Amino acid sequence: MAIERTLSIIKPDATRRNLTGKINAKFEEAGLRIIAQKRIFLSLAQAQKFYEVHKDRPFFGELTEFMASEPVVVQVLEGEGAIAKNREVMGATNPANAEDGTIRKEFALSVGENSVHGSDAPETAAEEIAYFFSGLELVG
Ligand code: RTP
Ligand code: MG
Repeated sequence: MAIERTLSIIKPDATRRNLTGKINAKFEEAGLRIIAQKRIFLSLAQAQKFYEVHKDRPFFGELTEFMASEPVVVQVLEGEGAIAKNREVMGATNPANAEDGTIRKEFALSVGENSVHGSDAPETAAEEIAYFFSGLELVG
């Protein structure tokens, strides 16, 4: 399995509850290396651009307002099969369906306030990383 990079976002419900360290521990325990990380406060326009793929979904307004409601931590995770591994560590979108030990099972509040975002494929990972980070900020 190749070394990959994926974009992760620790969402406002988790930054608000001071869970950044506990969530980062989950990534590191799974063998994912945090090679870039910053805390930012997204504008509504930036959240809408990031989640453009969901613009016709009924939850788009709620999702983008939530993502722009409080600071988030954006990060790049690197490791073997990092994209799928991160999705595994995150757990199912709806925490009610997430496996024991996953971030969403332990920390998510609801399907909307579900603590983390992770890229879902190599193409989206590359786009999402470039949305937030320059090459110089990635320290592998
Ligand atoms: P993400 O993109 O944030 O990593 O989450 P995901 O792939 O597991 O889920 P996705 O289908 O891409 O949905 C993006 C985010 O939209 C919110 N959502 N709300 N109210 C709802 O039914 C609903 N469905 C999705 C969640 O915050 C989800 O993570
Ligand atoms: Mg998604």
